[in-house]
Amino acid sequence: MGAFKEPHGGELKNLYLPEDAAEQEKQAARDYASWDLTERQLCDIELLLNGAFSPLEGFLGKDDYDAVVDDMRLTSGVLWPIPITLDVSEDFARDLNEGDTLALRDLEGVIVATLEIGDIWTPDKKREAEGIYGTSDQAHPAVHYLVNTAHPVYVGGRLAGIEAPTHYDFKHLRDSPAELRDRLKKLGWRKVVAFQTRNPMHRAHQELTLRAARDVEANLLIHPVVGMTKPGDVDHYTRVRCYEHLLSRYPEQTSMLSLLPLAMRMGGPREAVWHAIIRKNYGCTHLIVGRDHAGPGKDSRGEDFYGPYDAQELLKQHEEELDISMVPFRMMVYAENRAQYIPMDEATDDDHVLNISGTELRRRLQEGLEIPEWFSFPDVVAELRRTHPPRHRQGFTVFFTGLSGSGKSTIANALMVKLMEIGGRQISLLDGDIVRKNLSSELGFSKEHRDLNIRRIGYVASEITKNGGIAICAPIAPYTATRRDVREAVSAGGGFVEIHVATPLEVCEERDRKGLYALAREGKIKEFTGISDPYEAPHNPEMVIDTTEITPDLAAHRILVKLESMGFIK
Ligand code: PPS
Repeated sequence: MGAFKEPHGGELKNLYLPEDAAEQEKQAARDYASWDLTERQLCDIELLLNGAFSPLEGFLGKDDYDAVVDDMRLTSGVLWPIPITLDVSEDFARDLNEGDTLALRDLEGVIVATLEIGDIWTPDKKREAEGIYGTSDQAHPAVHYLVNTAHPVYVGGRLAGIEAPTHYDFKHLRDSPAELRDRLKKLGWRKVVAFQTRNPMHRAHQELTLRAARDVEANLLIHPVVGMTKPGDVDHYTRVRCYEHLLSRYPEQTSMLSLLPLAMRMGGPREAVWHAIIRKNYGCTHLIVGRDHAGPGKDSRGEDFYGPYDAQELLKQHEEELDISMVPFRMMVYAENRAQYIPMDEATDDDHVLNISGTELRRRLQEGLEIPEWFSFPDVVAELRRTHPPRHRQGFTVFFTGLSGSGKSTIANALMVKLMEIGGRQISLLDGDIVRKNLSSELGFSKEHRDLNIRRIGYVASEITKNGGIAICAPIAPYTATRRDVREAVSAGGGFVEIHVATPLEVCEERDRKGLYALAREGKIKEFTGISDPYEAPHNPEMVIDTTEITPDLAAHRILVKLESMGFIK
């Protein structure tokens, strides 16, 4: 028993070819069709190849996929909750045949593995979303990814590993399951409780992990996810530096830190089962599971996707079969009168209990306010402050969207001038017309081209924002899903302020500054937004402006006030 426990399915897989065979396969792969793995696929393949996803031996074939979606099991009967699939474009799939071998490459074109194609099929994504995540609501990050980012065709088959995906960062903290098992064995750690996290850890986390380890008399593995987490999370570089500071505060020889390059799906209950399987493969005997484990946030009606204890319950149901124990996580609070952390459910009326929520912490970081020592260690807070300066020192993007002639460009220009008057910041204007001249001159106005255009704008804006500048964008940007992707990309590195210039179509058409509406009505311009092409209005923009009612000057002034109230300018 203990750390030398059986992996899931009985055998720890290692899908890498021996050195000589790998070299031969690499040569042979020059003649294979070649697929460049996406960021998600790179995470998945790393954990397939090193056995973290044992007993899988490749990307799921159709029968296994169906069984996972419907019954949470592989066709062999082994429990498996999340489909690990290789999604490719229709164009690419057209020339593939079952029995062919594919070369799979990383973002720089380096070959990672080859795949012997077993199945090629077009999945029913709605069925997948409902089966796995219990919803087809795109407010769920995994459903959004499945519908908008994942390609339409799946290719299943066995993998032959050639070279592990490269990581240049934190090499000393990256272990394959076999390596971690070796370390545990060497240390004689037979009982190991894993702590899964995608957030920075503070004193409460330290208390709860220490207690969990003490309760089950086990050693502790801090096993944070450094692959893909929830959009908007603190980047893993910052987090890992925080974990390293924290680790030095644990009693000697009790705890270890190792990084997990997993692409999370935020799949709640099924994801909790998946996390347990992965930790079992890494040699752990216990997993700490909290309230709303791997929760995806709120649905589009503002309600929780899953109940707070659904994940714990699903894992509990399968605990015995999985042979890894769940340690339910108790919410810890600081009792000021006792000068110590206690489980919230042990607090009495006499206790003066303190807590700082994630939202409150972000607010304090954004506004440069005090973060008390009872809450976190000073070196952890200093790390967070380095990468999260107060809002007025962060970059941000003001993203206007609205019909042609709604007044976007005029307001954007006025706003730029007003910001320049305030001074001290670098500003770039990415107006629709300017972008189409410089960045997107070859594009037309089909949905595909418009999306490409907006993604380019989003990319440039996210780079500007990340580096502390201000980007002002003013395209039509008619599609909700694309705007959402831009918001995600930009928000990762600073602020995103969406402004819907909601001047009604009749007004835009009557103004017809460029004479385009008349041409569109005559059918001389095709696919014209509002006339012969759709415009999906934003649901929750930071601001709505109708230029029928106010001048561009006043509109720009209102935006400035909004930016001030949001803390972006001081
Ligand atoms: S999009 O949908 O965001 O990619 O559009 P965008 O890059 O902002 O370009 C819009 C400007 O191009 C002119 N134009 C058209 N607009 C909409 N539909 C069609 N078919 C079209 N053809 C040309 C128009 O002048 C838009 O400029 P604005 O500043 O919005 O009036």
